[in-house]
Amino acid sequence: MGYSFMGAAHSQAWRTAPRFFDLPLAPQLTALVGRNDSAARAAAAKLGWDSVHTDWRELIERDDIDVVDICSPGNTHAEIAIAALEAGKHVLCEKPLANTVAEAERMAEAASLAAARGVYSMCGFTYRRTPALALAKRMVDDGRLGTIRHVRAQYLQDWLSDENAPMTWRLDKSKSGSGSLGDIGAHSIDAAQWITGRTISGVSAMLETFVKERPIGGEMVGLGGHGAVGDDVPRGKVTVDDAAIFSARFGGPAHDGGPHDNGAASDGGPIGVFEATRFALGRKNAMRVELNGTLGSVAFDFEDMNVLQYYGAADGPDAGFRRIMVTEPSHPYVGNWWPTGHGLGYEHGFTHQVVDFVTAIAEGRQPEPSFADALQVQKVLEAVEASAAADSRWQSV
Ligand code: SOE
Repeated sequence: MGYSFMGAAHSQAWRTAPRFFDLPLAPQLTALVGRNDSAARAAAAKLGWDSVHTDWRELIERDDIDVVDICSPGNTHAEIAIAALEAGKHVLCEKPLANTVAEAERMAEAASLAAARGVYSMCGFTYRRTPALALAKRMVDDGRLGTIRHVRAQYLQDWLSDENAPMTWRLDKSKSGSGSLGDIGAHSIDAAQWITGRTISGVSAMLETFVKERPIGGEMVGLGGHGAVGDDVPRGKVTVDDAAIFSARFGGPAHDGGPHDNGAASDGGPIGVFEATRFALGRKNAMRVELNGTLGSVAFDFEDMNVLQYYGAADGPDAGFRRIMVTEPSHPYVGNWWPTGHGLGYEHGFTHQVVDFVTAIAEGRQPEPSFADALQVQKVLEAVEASAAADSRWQSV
């Protein structure tokens, strides 16, 4: 469902996954949904889908559809995902899961009922499937970093730096839910919670919208582009944040329901600093995570995505940080691709996502991140907005 940037990335993943991985089930690209019939037909022909619908309800009615993959804007997620799950279709849904916690709660509830019937769902926090980040997670799980003290997460892009870049649905709160916060900050939140195995229990936040109005129309180039300039050019109101910054405490292990919010007090969990912006001129897709533990540190930057930097205290101070080329067959996902050292790209995360999703479905178990995991991220997003609206006052999650 959807066929622009994310739809194309997902389409490629569905096609590629069985070519490089031994999948227990064979995906078929049965139908693509898009509201504009001719554009959807052109996209289906290019991306390799067998048929086209302009109404997602028709898809849900089809008996030959087992999986619905939602790549449309956030305001459509809840209705489609819940209907699909109720119709017995497995659902992969792009992030953020929804536009509000209330929607995400309904989705998580529907997901839990469906899972009891063997119908599964997963949210597309794709960076979990980047080998270097998956390696960071493995190292934390293996205790190589000791107790994690600091999480430093930035997601920096620059496609809105031009104040005449055109309006898009991503800048309209009724469609996207929030701006840089939900679009890219959500990835950082998910990655941080996933790698540390702990949930964020409270935040203090600041949001900023630098450019309040943007030209309607204009030429899109990638995510941004150039709108017309001049006083008579119609402009639309930007209703989301351009940048989000927040500090956070992490509470108990994920899903234990245990020690939550503490404000100034600490239960020994890490503290975190998060930044998400589309105004970091020169930073194109710098999704960065650094963790400092009692035994070592790791640092990742998507702009150098085949590398994980690692510092081990036991190696002595002279050793410094070293660059682990995450291109060995022993590294997560890598063995199915190219020979040592040849590296992967953005699209591979989507392929790995399909592999993990399909494998979990075939094995009859819940794929991760579940809608419940994504609901937790949604709660953090909402707490960030609440804190920012209250002059950065501490907000429990
Ligand atoms: C736009 O900021 C975007 O495409 C996000 O929506 C994606 O989730 C991220 O992977 C790349 O940037």
